[in-house]
Amino acid sequence: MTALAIDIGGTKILVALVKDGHVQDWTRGPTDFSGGPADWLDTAAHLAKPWQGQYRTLGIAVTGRVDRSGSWSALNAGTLGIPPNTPLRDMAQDRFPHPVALANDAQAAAWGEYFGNAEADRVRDMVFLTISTGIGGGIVANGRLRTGRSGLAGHFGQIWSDGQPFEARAAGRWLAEEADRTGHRTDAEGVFAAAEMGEDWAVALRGQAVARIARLTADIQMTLDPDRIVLGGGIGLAPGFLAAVEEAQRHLARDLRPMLVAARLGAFAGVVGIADLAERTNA
Ligand code: BMX
Repeated sequence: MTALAIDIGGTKILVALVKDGHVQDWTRGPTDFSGGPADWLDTAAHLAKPWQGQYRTLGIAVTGRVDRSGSWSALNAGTLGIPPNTPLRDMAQDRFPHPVALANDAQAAAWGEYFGNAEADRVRDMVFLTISTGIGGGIVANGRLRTGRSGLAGHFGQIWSDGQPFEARAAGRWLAEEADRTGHRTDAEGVFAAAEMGEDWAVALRGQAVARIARLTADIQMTLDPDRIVLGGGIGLAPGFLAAVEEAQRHLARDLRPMLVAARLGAFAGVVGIADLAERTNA
């Protein structure tokens, strides 16, 4: 079966035609930060126009929380200013006359990384953690994606430690702001590149991000004890990052240490995951 899959993130909107877990075609456009949900959905509908008639189901993954009724809200409006209780399901149906599955972007990505990958390795419990501009996540327990009572499950970036959410002190926006504070105008990628060159300020910043993600993943292990924790996002997949987190966890007893694995689908995890959820929902 072929599904149209849409992933609305804080900076880009990815639209893909997905068949049996494989991306057949894709395109993307920017998320207009000053716009609103109607603009973002219009952009997605416009991008998908050339594929009209080629799909039977629709999946939409979004940054922010989606509850069971299909209502969409921001947890961190700094990522994207989604008005509280935006009627995402109704707005999607106004534009697409197809059955629709909805999920948070990182929950969808967790499912994308799970089915056909972790599932094939006989993994039953898996956590996905994306570390990019913000920090998002998803939980697969006993082979099923858990979204929770109101769509919150897996929002690890919103867990607090030392007086602030992890997202505010380990993700891309924080790295860029801290770099700026020490007189280096760059983004997270620039911080990592400078750290690779051995520049002290960048090595120190990378070290802080690594220590916090080591703490967060150890806490996730303690809470859910998954078979593996999959790291994704630009920071999660930055060269050397995963190995550095593992190094920071060497002091933990072996059975308390998370099994960390790099994400395999990269930027496509969300669309692959939501397409499969759409097909399962409408099978
Ligand atoms: C935020 C939160 C999560 C999202 C995560 C990663 C909002 C708008 N978003 O923690 O729902 O999964 O960011 O989002 O509250 P991304 O856009 O960086 O992929």
